[in-house]
Amino acid sequence: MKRINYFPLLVALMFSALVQAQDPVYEVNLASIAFLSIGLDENCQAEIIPSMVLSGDFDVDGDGFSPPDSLFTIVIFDGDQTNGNILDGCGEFNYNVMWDPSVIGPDDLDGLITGEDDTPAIFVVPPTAQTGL
Ligand SMILES: [Ca+2]
Ligand SMILES: [Ca+2]
Repeated sequence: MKRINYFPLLVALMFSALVQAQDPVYEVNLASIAFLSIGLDENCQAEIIPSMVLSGDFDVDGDGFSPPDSLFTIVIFDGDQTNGNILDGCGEFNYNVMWDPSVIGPDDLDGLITGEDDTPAIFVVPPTAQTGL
């Protein structure tokens, strides 16, 4: 009776599992965009995501993994700071971007963001008085 040697298969499976178990590396080299203008929606708000306020390399180590937006925290110092990355209202506001400790890079970054009303102006023309003919 011939015995089957499963050892090479076992080693291959263990190596495969080891490779798959590696966590992606999130090494970044980013800078904040110092001055940024954003058009607001009809509610005078805009959602700000990391790629809007940060520039640079999101994958310095080149492993193909960039940190997801969920690892970044954006705070806009506008009238309502409780909603984090939502820009509320027209005007200039400072913002700060922080990230999870799993992201390797510079310390937190900040800049200035300007909310602008991009909705077209609505001109209301009062009805003219009808003149008798
Ligand atoms: Ca990476
Ligand atoms: Ca806000």
